[in-house]
Amino acid sequence: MASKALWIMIIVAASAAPAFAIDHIVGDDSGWKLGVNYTAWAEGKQFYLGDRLVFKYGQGAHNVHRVNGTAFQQCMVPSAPGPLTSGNDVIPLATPGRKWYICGVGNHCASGMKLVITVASTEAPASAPAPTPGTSAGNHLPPLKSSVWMVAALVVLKMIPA
Ligand SMILES: *[C@@H]1O[C@H](CO)[C@@H](O)[C@H](O)[C@H]1NC(C)=O
Ligand SMILES: *[C@@H]1O[C@H](CO)[C@@H](O)[C@H](O)[C@H]1NC(C)=O
Ligand SMILES: [Cu+2]
Repeated sequence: MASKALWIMIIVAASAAPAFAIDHIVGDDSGWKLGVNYTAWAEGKQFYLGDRLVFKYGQGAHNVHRVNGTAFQQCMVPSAPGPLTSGNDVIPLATPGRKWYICGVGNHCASGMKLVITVASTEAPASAPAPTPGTSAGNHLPPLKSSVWMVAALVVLKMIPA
């Protein structure tokens, strides 16, 4: 019986807990600028459907072009569509797969202002691992929410006849 109850609890908790999308501040505190290794920044990070990328930079100093893999490798700045230029550009990760971004100002891309990520084919799992210390990316599942869902799972469990 105990193992059956445990399984019910696990299933209820897994299906009831919603995914928690997070914003990834590109470059963390450095933002989007020259002199940051964005390959290193992206390394080890998980990008899930529904998460968002946020490019922060001084308006006019940089911009953000979404490009294809070829343009990324060759730092080809597309003529259309135009780049994002707000300095606080929020890009929802709406489809899975590889995504490429470059700065179209001067030779910034060739100097390293380029980012490639791979978006997972699922939304964030409810129990995504906490980010490594020192990054500004938030936890996909705040601890408070975690305990709330656990209580909800237990309540539902009580309602199921043994
Ligand atoms: C950036 O970081 C990656 C991964 O850590 C590393 O392989 C690469 O050599 C670095 N690039 C530069 C220009 O330092
Ligand atoms: C990639 O993007 C470049 C620049 O916008 C464009 O000229 C090229 O046709 C694209 N290639 C593919 C395979 O879509
Ligand atoms: Cu730039």
